[in-house]
Amino acid sequence: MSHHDERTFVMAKPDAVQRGLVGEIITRLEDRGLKLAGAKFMQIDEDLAGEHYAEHTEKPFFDDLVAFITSGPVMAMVWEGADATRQVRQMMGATDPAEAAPGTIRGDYGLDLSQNIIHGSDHEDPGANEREIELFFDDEELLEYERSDEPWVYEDVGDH
Ligand code: D4T
Repeated sequence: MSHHDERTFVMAKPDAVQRGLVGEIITRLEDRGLKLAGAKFMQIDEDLAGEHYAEHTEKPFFDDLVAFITSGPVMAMVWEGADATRQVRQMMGATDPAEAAPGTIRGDYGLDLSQNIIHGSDHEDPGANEREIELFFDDEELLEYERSDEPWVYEDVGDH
C-alpha cells in the first residue's frame, strides 16, 4: 500500500440518479485525480439502509432517511487516492446543501438537507470507509490498476 491507495465509499443518492447528476459526480472525482476502484448501480433495500445508517437509528429523521435512500437506484462507488476520504468530503461540502459552499457538489446541486445528492465516508470516524466498502462490495468487485496519468498526479509515482 502506498499513501495514495486510500479507499473511500461514495454514493450518488437517488436524487442524483433522478436528476441526471451521476456523470457529473463521477467527472468531478475523476478530474481531481481520484481513481475509480469499483461501482455498482443498485437498489438499496431496508436492511442495507438500516445497516448503513445504523448510527442514526434513534434520530427523528431516521425513517425518512431510510425511505429516501431506498426510493430509487443509487450508484455505489469506491474511489481511491491520497487522503481520499477527507478529500471527497471536502468536495461534497456541508451535509446541509443550504450551508455547503459554492463549488462543492452539494453547494452546486442541492438546496434541501434531506436530499443532499451524495454520500461519502466520514473521515472523522476511523474505519468508516473500510466498514462501508465492506458493506456494499465484495473484494473481487474492487479492481487494482494503474491510471496512466498517475505520474502527473503524484510526484512520487514513476517517470513522466
Ligand atoms: P451522509 O451520511 O448522507 O453522507 O451525510 P453526512 O455524513 O454528511 O451527514 P450525517 O451522517 O449527519 O447525515 C446522514 C443523512 O441524513 C440526512 N439528514 C441529516 C436529515 O435528513 N436530517 C437531519 O437533520 C440530518 C442531520 C442527511 C444526510
